[in-house]
Amino acid sequence: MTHGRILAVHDISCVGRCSLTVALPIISSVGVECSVLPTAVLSTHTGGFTGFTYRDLTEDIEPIKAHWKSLGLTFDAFYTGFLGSFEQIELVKDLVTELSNEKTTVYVDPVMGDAGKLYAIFNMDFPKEMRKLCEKADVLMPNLTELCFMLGLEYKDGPYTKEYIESIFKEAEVFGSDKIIITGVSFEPGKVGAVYKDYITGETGQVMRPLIEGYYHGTGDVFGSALVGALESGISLEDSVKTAVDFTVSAIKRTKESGADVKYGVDFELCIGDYVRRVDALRKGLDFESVDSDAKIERVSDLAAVIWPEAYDYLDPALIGYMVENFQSFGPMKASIEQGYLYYIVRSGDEDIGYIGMHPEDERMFVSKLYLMKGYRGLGLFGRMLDFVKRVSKEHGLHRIYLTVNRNNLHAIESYKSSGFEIIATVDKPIGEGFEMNDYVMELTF
Ligand code: PXL
Repeated sequence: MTHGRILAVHDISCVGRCSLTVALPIISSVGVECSVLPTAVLSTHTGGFTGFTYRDLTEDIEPIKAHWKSLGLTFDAFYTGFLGSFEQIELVKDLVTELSNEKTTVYVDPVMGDAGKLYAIFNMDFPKEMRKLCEKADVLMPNLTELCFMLGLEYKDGPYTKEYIESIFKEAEVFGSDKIIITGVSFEPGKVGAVYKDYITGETGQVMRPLIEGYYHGTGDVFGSALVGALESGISLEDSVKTAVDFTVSAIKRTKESGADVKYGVDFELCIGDYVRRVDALRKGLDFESVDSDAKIERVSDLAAVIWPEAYDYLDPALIGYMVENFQSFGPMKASIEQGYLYYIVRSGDEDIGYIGMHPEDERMFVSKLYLMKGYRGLGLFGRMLDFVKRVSKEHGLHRIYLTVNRNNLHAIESYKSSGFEIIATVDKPIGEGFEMNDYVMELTF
């Protein structure tokens, strides 16, 4: 897919990661050309710093627009964020109208407040004006505070009920947006995330993650930019919201762990690599190639030789060597296929990135292998592999799958649990030469 040209319309706060200093690197990282229209230049952003300078660039908007028009320029997407005045909102509305083409997507983040309050520089008339720009949005991404202010609803602190959020989505129909993504939503204490609705397809969903205490500046812009980058890369709404939430959460975690001063914004820079890999992998999609020849068995054993030492770095290397040799090399794998095991190579584009092994039993599917190369883990691909396993199971008339997982593999156990697996047994099994497997048996019914 060829990306179009996007125009990011935000202020530039020279210090303190937010608005354009966030939008540009994140959107560009996934190969989307990001042009900018700075609406103001500030020495720092306005949250947490005092004495900042503010040069309003409202007067420049018209001449810049006129020049672009003279060049015959249009933009395939607009991403608007922090706007400092009523006049700017009006000018940006005109800009969007005049520089759009027939396939332009308008993303609006109506930046004006958080946690039930408007930012200090905005008065109570601002939400009404911003609402007019929101009515031009194809994709609207407010937080709940901003949405309540624009809809004239009283803001309540969470956790919220599903019915309450549904009623908010219903009220928000007035904007006429195709998609609305609301950030800062919580359904239970200790968890927070985003909810979304596609008003054309009716699809709704939520992406919740454990709450990290504290206030982190610029996270709305980090989320919005990651979302715009993913959606503009052709990723589905659900995957884009997940990708943007995880990107934001990992940037917040890094900031918290480093102990950095939060007013400088979140450490998103080193999270960009994972974001790019995730968008790329989601864009390409996964293919599953049935292992039905000696050449393909060789490919799986090549994958195993790389993946096992990476995946089991907490085990004795001698045990890993023993396992690969005895279970994942050409001979044993060929024998297990002859006994009815099904193997699949997982592919992203033209690369082999993992493999799946499973065995249909009378009542359940035993999933013996579900592996991805290290660089592809944590990118949301595991769910796709699980969907594939479920599909093959259903083809065999099976609606239950089970697997074994090492009891020290806490990350895998958590991720199976979040996919609906339950621990049903504990097994300690000698596997020869004095080695022992210490596993949980986990099962999923679907
Ligand atoms: O999107 C957050 C933001 C952007 N720009 C400026 C800000 C803030 C939040 O405080 O002050 C100038």
